[in-house]
Amino acid sequence: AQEYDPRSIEPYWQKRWESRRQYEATGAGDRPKYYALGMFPYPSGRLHMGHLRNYTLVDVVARFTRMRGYHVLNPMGWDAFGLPAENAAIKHGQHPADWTYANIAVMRDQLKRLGISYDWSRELATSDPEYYRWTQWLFLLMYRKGLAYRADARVNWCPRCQTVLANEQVVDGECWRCGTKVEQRRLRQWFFRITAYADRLLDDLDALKDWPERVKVMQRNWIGRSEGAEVHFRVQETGDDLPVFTTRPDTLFGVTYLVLSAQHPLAGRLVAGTAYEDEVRHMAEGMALREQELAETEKVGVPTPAHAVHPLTGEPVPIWIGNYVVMEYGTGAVMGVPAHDERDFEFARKYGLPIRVVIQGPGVPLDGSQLQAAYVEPGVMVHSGPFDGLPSEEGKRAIVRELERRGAGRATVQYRLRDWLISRQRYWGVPIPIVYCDRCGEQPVPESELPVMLPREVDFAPEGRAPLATSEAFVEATCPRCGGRARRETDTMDTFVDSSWYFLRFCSPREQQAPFDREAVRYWMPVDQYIGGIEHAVLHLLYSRFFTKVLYDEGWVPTPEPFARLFTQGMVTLGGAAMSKSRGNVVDPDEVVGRYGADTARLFILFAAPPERDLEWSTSGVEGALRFLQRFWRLVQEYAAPDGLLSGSGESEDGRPLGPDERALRRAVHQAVRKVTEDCSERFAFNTAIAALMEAVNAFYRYKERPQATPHPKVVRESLELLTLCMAPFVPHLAEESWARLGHGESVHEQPWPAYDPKALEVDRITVAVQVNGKVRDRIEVAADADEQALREAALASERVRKETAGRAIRQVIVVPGKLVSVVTER
Ligand code: ANZ
Ligand code: ZN
Repeated sequence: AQEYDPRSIEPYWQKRWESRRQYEATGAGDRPKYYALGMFPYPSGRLHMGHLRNYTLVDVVARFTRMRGYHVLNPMGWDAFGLPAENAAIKHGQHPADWTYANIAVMRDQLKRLGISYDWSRELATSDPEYYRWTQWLFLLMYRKGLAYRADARVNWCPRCQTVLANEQVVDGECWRCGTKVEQRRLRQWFFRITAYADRLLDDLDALKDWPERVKVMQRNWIGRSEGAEVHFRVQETGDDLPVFTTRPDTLFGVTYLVLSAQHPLAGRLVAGTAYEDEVRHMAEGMALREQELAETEKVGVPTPAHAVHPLTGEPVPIWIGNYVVMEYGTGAVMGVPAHDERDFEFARKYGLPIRVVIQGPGVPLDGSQLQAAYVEPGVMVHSGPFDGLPSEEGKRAIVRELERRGAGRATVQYRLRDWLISRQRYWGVPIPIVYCDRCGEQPVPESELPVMLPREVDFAPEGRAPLATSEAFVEATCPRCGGRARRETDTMDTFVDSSWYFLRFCSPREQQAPFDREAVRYWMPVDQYIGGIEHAVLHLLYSRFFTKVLYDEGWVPTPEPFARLFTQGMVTLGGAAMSKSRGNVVDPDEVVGRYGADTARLFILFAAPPERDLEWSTSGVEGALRFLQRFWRLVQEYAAPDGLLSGSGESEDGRPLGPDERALRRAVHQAVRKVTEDCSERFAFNTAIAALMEAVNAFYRYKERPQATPHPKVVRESLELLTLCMAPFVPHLAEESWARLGHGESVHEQPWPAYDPKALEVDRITVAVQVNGKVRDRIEVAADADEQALREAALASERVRKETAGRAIRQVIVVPGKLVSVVTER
């Protein structure tokens, strides 16, 4: 017999699929659409196991859904701009474009060897001018809508990457890419006004029923909506208005001091000429931008000689400057209520500031000096003049009303979300389509002049300026307004801009007149199933939702949300740790595929763990997957061989009725069909689906290896065909080969998904004799495949047997499955 040889089977079918353009999404007919998408990769050079897992999952969904009668789109492309290409250029002198496109060629090849059902005709790379032309167009759309603007900003600066980083790209104070400690600089930068969409980005999360709760929680926290009030104090000595943001207006009578951020416009002035001038300046420069760091740093403050006048009591309280108040949140000033806020409590204790209790709760002393810790729960208002006795929730509203009446405050909402800083002082990205004219100032490049092409020759690592600034040919431009001399913007866009709309471009990737064809997008969007890593929970997924909403408002896309269902797969680990180069625990997908074949690699990945869990790589697991495929292959080989059971005409002539063995086999196979169908459609339980297929194959071997029995050709054929159809989404090459061997000319992947026969699931009943001490005392009816345990229980439950054994201890029960149960008692 012929051995299972993926090395010959897999390339053969891959070529066939490609030449038949089998997976191109054209000609829907009357089928409903289904858009399956995996997060496109950065072309770093080689695929890793995370990719393999991600794209295998998408492929199973795509293939299964296709067989279920849907018109499926499953495209692939490259998130091709980004820093590693540039770093490679600096290190090895290779041009970023050459490096990137060489990597794409390698990885495309790797992907093709996995047998994923991509529509390759839609392949795109975000670094292609015909793609980034439209990224620039989208920038201009944002600009027209007032959603793109330039502003001075304190920014995160990575000294190693020599670029600005978005807040999202700073992880624990370090650059997300290279791990270098991030510094702060003030620079003029481009932003997208994502905060204008904060409310909708938050509210629409509720409607995303098929998103992991975890991702939604992360987005909610990231957006960080806080309801509260702006309360206006007045600086007694200077008359300046000094607003603070608070979520607890009910604690207003507990204010014993105010704290300004060291970067607050008033801070410098209030300490001018005092001993604290330098300290405040240093504090302002060294301030952390990140909340997390802020929470961890020791709270430091300096007093000022000034006082703030309480808006309701008129009482003056001292103004301090502190390192725990960030300028970027609220108004950059807070009212200190040490009795009811932990940070304030710590600060007041440290600097001997008074503590005034104004909210009563269980065990809370009325005297603030007795307080052991801040009481942050709601309670009843005390020491609050006319508001005494109000519950704190009601008190919040009452205080805000009173402030509004006096013109000293109002209810407000604050977001933690900041505008999206998109400027990067790097080469390998999309040039921002803006020019600066000496006479007319900042001017958008007209759409007709897009794309603003990235020049090929630049200095990749100039000192203190952006690489694009080193290309005179690039920088020199004419003003679109006056025709005079102008200079081009030399920043490029954050690559997260590129990936915020690629799923739209996939709908009509060769469109020349627009970023995408509206009709195509109306047809395909939203993405029905998006699959990727949890690491994108806030960055990519939030930005994509923002872009989609902007385009929805402009009438370009039909839905305000891009991804109807989201699935985040677990990591691939080795030795319990995520695979990573630095840990040296990487298994290369190529090696695995080369050695065992793509089908085995896919099967292992799908079988070894539920897709949302981490998956521990194991060579013995891979070998187990291979053995299963070999076992299945031997069945096909044997029965479908030229001289096999299914080759002659005997098959159609065999009119034998089905015996119990045939019925048992059919039951196992139809059960597998049912299980695979349910596990793939109702949830992503591919591991249990595959387990059901394994059981059915075992049942097949039991059938095949019965002594002296002739196999029933019709049942054998039906069983092999059903199993082949059910294996198609998981192991597409082997399924295709089996299908062909079974005599079919058409692709298995174009067959309708099989239905199971409910009749076949019915369990045969048989009658089994029960003996007590050697004499038959009863006959019981049981399921034909009842196991020993079930038979034993059924026998001992029999009325007659109970009578015969009454009062005597049972010594032994011998079970002969399918035939007999023999009970032996003490005499
Ligand atoms: C007085 C107060 C009393 C506060 C109390 C809390 C409890 P979230 O929920 O995160 O929005 N705050 C305001 N602006 C700040 C800034 N720029 N930097 C640091 N802290 C700031 O928190 C809002 C609360 O954080 C505000 O409410 C303010 O302290 C502080 F019993 O005001 B609270
Ligand atoms: Zn001009």
